[in-house]
This record gives sequence, C-alpha cells and structure tokens, in this order.
Amino acid sequence: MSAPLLTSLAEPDGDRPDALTVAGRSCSREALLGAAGAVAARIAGAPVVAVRATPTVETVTAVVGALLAGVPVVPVPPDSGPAERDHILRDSKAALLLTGPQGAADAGRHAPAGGAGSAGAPGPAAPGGAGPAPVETVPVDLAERAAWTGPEPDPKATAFILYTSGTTGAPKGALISRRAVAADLDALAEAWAWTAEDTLVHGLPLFHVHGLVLGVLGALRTGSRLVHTGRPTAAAYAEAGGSLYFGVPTVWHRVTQDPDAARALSAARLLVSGSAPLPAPVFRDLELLTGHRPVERYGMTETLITLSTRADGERRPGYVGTPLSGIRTRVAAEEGAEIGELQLTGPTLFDGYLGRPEATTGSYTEDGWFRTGDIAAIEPDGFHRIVGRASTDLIKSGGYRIGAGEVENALLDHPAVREAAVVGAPHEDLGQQIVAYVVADGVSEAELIDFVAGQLSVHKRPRKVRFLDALPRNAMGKPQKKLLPPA
Ligand code: MCA
Ligand code: AMP
Repeated sequence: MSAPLLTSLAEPDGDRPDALTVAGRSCSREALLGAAGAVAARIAGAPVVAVRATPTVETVTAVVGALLAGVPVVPVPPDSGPAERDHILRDSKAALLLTGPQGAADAGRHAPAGGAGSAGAPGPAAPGGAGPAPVETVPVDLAERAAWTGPEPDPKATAFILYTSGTTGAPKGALISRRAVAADLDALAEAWAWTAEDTLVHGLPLFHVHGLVLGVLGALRTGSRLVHTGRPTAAAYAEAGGSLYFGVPTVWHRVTQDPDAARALSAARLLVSGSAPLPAPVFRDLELLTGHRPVERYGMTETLITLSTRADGERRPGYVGTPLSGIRTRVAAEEGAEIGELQLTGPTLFDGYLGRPEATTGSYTEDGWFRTGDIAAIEPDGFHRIVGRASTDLIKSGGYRIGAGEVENALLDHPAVREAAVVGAPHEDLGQQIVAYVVADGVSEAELIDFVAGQLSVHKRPRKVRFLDALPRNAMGKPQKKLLPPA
C-alpha cells in the first residue's frame, strides 16, 4: 500500500487542540480526521467534488475528506460570480458542492439557500441563458465523526482540478496528481527545513496552489501547526506568532507599510514570498524591519513550486533561486541571447488540462519540456531570475493570475459595451492592476467594474476603466494594445 499523502494525520499524537486554526476557529488533528472521515463516507465513489473554498475549518475538512476518499477536489472561489462559477461546475462535471456554514467568514453571493441535499443552487442565469449549473450542495458538519478505513488512493490519481486563466477564453482545469503534491511538499520541506516544529502562518485564499496546496496540505504533511488568519493582513500576521510565514508580494508590501507589525515578525524563522515577483524595495524594507532576507520561490498552477532560495542558502533580491529536488530547468534563448522562455521537467508537473488535449499538447515542447510562458535568465551560479511573461495578456494582480481575454469577454457581455481591451498596468501594491479600455455608451466606470465583479471573481474586476472612441487597430483590424494611451 502507498504511503499516506497527509502523513501527519496518520500519526497518533493528534489531540493538540490548536493544531489547525482558520479565521479564529481551532481544532485538533484528531477532530479534523474524524470530521473529514464523515465527509469521505458521504462522498466516496463520486467522480469529482467541488468545494466552496471559503477561509474556514469546513473548507479544510472538505478537502481532507475528499483526499481521504480519493475524490478529486475542484475548489470554487467563494466570491465567483455566476459566469465563472457555472463554468467551473459544468466543465469539471462536479455534481456535489461541499460548503461551510453561513457565518460571517462564509458570506457570499452563492450561499446555497436550500440546506442539506438541496438540488440546483439558485442564482442568476449565466450569460447566454444556460442557467445555473445543477449541483447538489452538501454542508460540512464539524460535529460529525466517522473513522475512514478505505485504502490510501493511488498516488497517480488526481488530487485537484485547479481552474486557471489562459490568455484567452474561460479558465482551464489543471489536473494535479497526489504524487505531484507529495513530491512538491517534500522538496519544499527540504529546501526550507520545514518540520513539525514550525508554526505556519498565512491568510491566502484556499482555492489556489499557494494557500491550499502549500498553505494547508504542507502543514498536514510536515505536521507543523497552521494558523490561517482569514485575511492576509499585516496586523493578523504580527499577532499570530508563527515561525514560517507565506505571502504574495502585495501582502509583504503591506507588511512593510506597517512597521510595528513588520517588527513583530523578527522572531520568525523564515518569511517566504511567491506567486509574483517580489520588488527589490520590498525585499530590502523587509530585511530592514524584520532582520530577515525573505526566501523567494517561483511556481505555477501547472507545475507547482519549482524554484526557490533555501533556508540554508543565499537569498538575493530579484532571484528565485535554484531548482527544487527532482526539477530540471532550461532557458530557450535565441542564439547569443541570455534570456528566453523558462522550460521545466520534473515530478511536480500536472497531468494536463481537463478535456483539452490540444491545450495540453501545446503547453509542452516537442521534446517533452513544459513551457512556462515566463521569460527567465540563469546565472552562472545556477540562480534563476524571472524577467517577465512572454504574453502581456496574462496579468498578475495581487498574486492572482488573470487572463485579459476572460475580462474582455465579461465586459463585452454588458449591453452598452461594443469593444474592450484589458491590460495589466504596473502598480506599486498589486504588482499589476487591471485596466480596461472600452468603447461604450451610457455606462459609468463604476457600473462596469461592478458588472465584472458580479460575473467573475471580485479580484478579476478592472480597477480603472478608460473610455475611448475606438480601439487602436492594425491594418488587419486586430486591436493594438501597445498603442493604447497610458492608464
Ligand atoms: C471591492 N470589493 C468589491 C468591489 N470592490 N466587491 C464587489 N464588487 C466590487 N466592485 C471588495 C471585495 O469583495 C473585498 O471584500 C474587498 O473589496 C477587497 O478586495 P480585493 O480588492 O480583492 O482585495 P485586495 O486588498 O486588493 O487584495 C489583496 C490581496 C489579494 C489580499 C493580497 O490579492 C490576495 O489574497 N491575493 C492572493 C492571491 C493568491 O493566493 N495567488 C496564488 C496563486 P472583503 O475584504 O470583505 O473580502 S497560486 C500561484 O501563483 C503559484 C502556484 C505560486 O507561485 O504560488
Ligand atoms: P498561477 O498559475 O496563478 O499559479 O501563476 C503562475 C505565474 O505566477 C508564473 O507563470 C509566473 O508568471 C508568476 N510567478 C509565480 N511566482 C513568481 C515569482 N517568485 N517571481 C515572478 N513571477 C512569479
């Protein structure tokens, strides 16, 4: 039989009452395992299960329950509007949606109204009149207990289907296997000297690799305590008193803007940044205020985390370190150039996009290396530097990956919008902010921002809208984003 994915849950000393804290509620590993066992018993045999990924103990329980039962998990952003949510549910064919309680942390537009076993969560119809995806909502009850005795699922089986944006069209479901998760977490534990002695603190969303795979499963595999702060605020990080902290660069920027909170992190062992480039000034301010040179690591939904600086190694502003154990990298540079596309192989890579063989094939080179779409350079000492992205149509805002095409399509669904072009403009706090250029009549900036926030996840909304008489186009009629006026 294969080794358990969540090693620490199988260990006997599970009665520490604060092993897991999410947004102020704590439980022991024993309690988590019992409640997750009850979830596993309810969903066993389902081909796939969606989880409304609020920052709650219920979400962690739902994910652990599905992993025990070997049912692939599709996390659904809790603030996603009908267009995004219905796409995820339909594309993944999830017929069950595990949800938490209807408390403050769980408030959202898609709270199922029918309670246990209600079919067809209500909500406005998706554009195009398809109507809400039919799904049975299953509430997670932390008071339920069951001992799960099923066998450990095959390591090759899918653990997660993670929806992630491309340059055009709707998000695709990346298939992440259990063995990829295990390989990545073990490589990170080695690079960061991450052990059961640590207390991990973060407040990142539980529907992406950073917050969910590293931030929850990492703690459950290494056995470290986990404090999820609900929201990733500087004050909450300071109060949590952890040894190991995760954040996206926007979070670290906000920590440096709150010097008292930053100083409180001096007692930590390691501060880790990832999901977007950490600006050199933020690196330096963090060092000045906390005494720590942050570890920076690089990854993608499709590859998990592949490069990092190390707990026992050098950390340099602007560099994401060296390949993790088992990962090989190369830079496909034109002759004479030092920079080019970063390509990867290794045990942490995904198993393709659900139902999209052409997109899967297109993400690999002919000789089988994954094409990241990021432009990088490798120094003679092996340190990697991410220079930028090959396509300006993939935006990183606050650490979230957002496809320009998805936001453009949402804008074009508004009856007043005739043309739309979306870009990521440099932004001190968010890295990039979404700016929309539209040709439209009789609609305000605020209305369009709210319209996108209502259709997609809230973080995909433009922060600014510029109204133009026409989009700049080339002789073929293709929009020329480079010719758009400054934001
Ligand atoms: C504002 N709000 C609105 C509107 N405007 N709601 C509806 N309609 C509107 N028009 C509300 C929001 O609901 C929210 O409410 C509040 O305003 C602020 O939301 P937002 O603007 O999103 O917050 P922010 O301050 O800009 O967020 C910064 C952040 C966030 C907290 C750093 O960007 C974040 O959590 N980023 C993490 C992304 C991440 O984990 N990426 C990892 C991808 P309320 O406050 O009540 O909720 S994985 C990856 O990249 C790879 C694998 C890797 O390497 O890790
Ligand atoms: P996502 O699929 O949301 O996981 O986003 C992956 C993308 O985030 C990568 O392709 C990079 O463009 C970016 N990214 C992640 N970590 C870093 C980092 N440390 N430095 C620069 N870019 C990063």
